[in-house]
Amino acid sequence: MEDCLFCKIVAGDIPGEVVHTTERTVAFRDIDPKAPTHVLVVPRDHYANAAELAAADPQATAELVTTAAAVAAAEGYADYRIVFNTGAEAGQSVFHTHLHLLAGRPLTWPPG
Ligand code: DGP
Repeated sequence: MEDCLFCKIVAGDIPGEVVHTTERTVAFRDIDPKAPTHVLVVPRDHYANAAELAAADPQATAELVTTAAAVAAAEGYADYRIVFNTGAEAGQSVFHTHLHLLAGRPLTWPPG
């Protein structure tokens, strides 16, 4: 999709620190990390949020989660948090589906 930041990172048009790729996903480090490991896992195809992706492509949705688990394991973490911010009031600022993987420090609940 034109003018989508994460589509451009997936395409390699904008640099991203990519840590893992699969057939349907790309994982890269968040530019403003909130934990020692803060990786975004995105589908290669453009959908606005997790629910839209899940309705259209359940396999890609599952692959976001398995990719996050693989990245956490590769970075040495058994415990981690995955988050899908959905909608501006929930903190979503980039409207291309992305899973936040956070690990490497104690994570409190509830989040802010
Ligand atoms: P969200 O607020 O849930 O939509 O998360 C968007 C995340 O994207 C946020 O944590 C910061 C990150 N981000 C924004 N711009 C860039 C960028 O150009 N590169 C990378 N790697 N991450 C970005």
